[in-house]
Amino acid sequence: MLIKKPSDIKPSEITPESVYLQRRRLLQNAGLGLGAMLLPRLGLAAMEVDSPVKAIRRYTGEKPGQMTAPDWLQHKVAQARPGRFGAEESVTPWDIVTTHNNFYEFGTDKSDPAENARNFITNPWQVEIAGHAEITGRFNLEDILKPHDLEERIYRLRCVEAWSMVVPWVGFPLADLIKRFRPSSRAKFVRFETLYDPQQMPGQRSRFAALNYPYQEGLRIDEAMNELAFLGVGIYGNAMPPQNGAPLRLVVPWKYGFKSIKSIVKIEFLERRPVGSWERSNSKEYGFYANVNPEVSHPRWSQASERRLPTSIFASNRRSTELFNGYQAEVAHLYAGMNLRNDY
Ligand SMILES: Nc1nc2c(c(=O)[nH]1)N[C@H]1C(S)=C(S)[C@@H](COP(=O)(O)O)O[C@H]1N2
Ligand SMILES: [Mo]
Repeated sequence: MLIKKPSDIKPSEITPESVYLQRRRLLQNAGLGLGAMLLPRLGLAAMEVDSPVKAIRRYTGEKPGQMTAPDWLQHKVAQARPGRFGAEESVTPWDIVTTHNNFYEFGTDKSDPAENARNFITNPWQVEIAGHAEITGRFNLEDILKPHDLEERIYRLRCVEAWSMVVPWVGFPLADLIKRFRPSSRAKFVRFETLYDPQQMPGQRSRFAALNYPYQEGLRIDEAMNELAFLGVGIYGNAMPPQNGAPLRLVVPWKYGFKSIKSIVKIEFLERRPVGSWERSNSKEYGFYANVNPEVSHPRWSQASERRLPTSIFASNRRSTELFNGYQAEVAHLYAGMNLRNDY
């Protein structure tokens, strides 16, 4: 089933009602609203008075940990308008997006984060802005988010492990946040850091941890200012579940998933290029750029194709991987003149 691309929606159509209708289409696409599709017209009309948040809860039940999001945030997320970017593909079902996760702080199995992040405390939350910028300091999440209207963007997420999903994120452009803090001309890179809290994050207590914590990632400032770079605070019209990186995470859809750092507590403007956690663990396998590229293999496997979730024993759902994950039009110019084989 195809979703109407948000970019196909005329501004005049962007009313609260169309937001609801789009949500309902999303729910239907995800198979969560299967019952709703079978309902007679009357039933459907009655449904539309539900807020998206309520609608999600109605079909999925209360999800563990989601109540850790404060009401103001649930509300703000529910008000999101359809954004500029859509995907001509079905979105990956909620149940997959929230149970097949990489969040090593909560364990290395795909099912660990959903289980172990259940009671992750993300309220209150603060974010520190540091480095070469006019305005720096520690801010409450509410103040970080206050000036930003939220939008919904449907992006492909391509993990370096060669699986992929399509996720309806709710958030706002990273560029809009960066501009507020007025980085100076010395700010050539942006570094992001995840919460360090071994009490809450069992993966950080492990003596065999694959990564050094806190998890960190970075972007070149022009990459960070690209219109596609997004700060996510929700999925599927609901506040971000803990396992997906509540309350605030990066989403950079043209790069491998590990660049999309979760549960951000610090954003720093730097003159020198930062080293990401995965790059630090093995720079041969995980580069700084990490642009999705079918022609540059991971040393241990090909990146030419990917498995689009959900897969089953009957359908591996394999498809060709696209350069920049299919976002060439938006980002290819950032890498003009670079050798993508060396700068992987
Ligand atoms: N802090 C932190 N952020 C992280 C990770 C992690 O282990 N820790 N995993 C990354 C990887 S490898 C991927 S593929 C995506 C997965 O996001 P999802 O679980 O929401 O699909 O998160 C990224 N962000
Ligand atoms: Mo990943």
